[in-house]
Amino acid sequence: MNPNGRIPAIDDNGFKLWESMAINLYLARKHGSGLLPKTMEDEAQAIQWSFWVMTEVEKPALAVLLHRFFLPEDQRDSRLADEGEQQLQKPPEVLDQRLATTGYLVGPTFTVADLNVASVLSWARMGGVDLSGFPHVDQWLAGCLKRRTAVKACVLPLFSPSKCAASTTFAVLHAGAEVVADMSEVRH
Ligand SMILES: N[C@@H](CCC(=O)N[C@@H](CS)C(=O)NCC(=O)O)C(=O)O
Repeated sequence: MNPNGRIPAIDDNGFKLWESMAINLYLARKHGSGLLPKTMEDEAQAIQWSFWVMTEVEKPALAVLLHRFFLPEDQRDSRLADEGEQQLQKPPEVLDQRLATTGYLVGPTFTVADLNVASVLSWARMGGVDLSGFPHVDQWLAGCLKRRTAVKACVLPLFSPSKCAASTTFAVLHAGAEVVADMSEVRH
């Protein structure tokens, strides 16, 4: 379904879409459930934060997680994990400043912007990156991960595809739908 051989990807009655942030923004718009910001400007900011987390956080966070925990021990490279951690010093500062105002990324409530950014940043925390120097980020991330749908997604088996594609799993559950995952097209 995804020509890149990666997850997540969805097939919504024949409409196929890949890239987790795009999927989540689509699900938020389609199913509402309070996830989509109300104004065009706020929606643009949700897109901004989603692009931001993909460009500033995803790669180093994934490097930390893979090379500290997920890869078999003989394939781990501690230098890549440390480099990833180093690159994750600045982004939480930017996030902390934003969260200091309302406690959420866009407007006064939890939206798809928080879902997208928290799900990617959670990999960094899982990988042992210390976020305690950023009190607003620390508190906000803990709150996001305690939400009912996040808890539901987190109890899925550790190496299941829906656990790997955590942010989309959060969005699907939030939309009130079931997660049906198929790992067969993922390359490795
Ligand atoms: N930017 C993509 C990243 C997708 C991605 O890297 N997914 C990983 C799992 S977290 C994957 O499918 N890896 C399998 C592979 O690379 O072969 C997105 O957010 O959807």
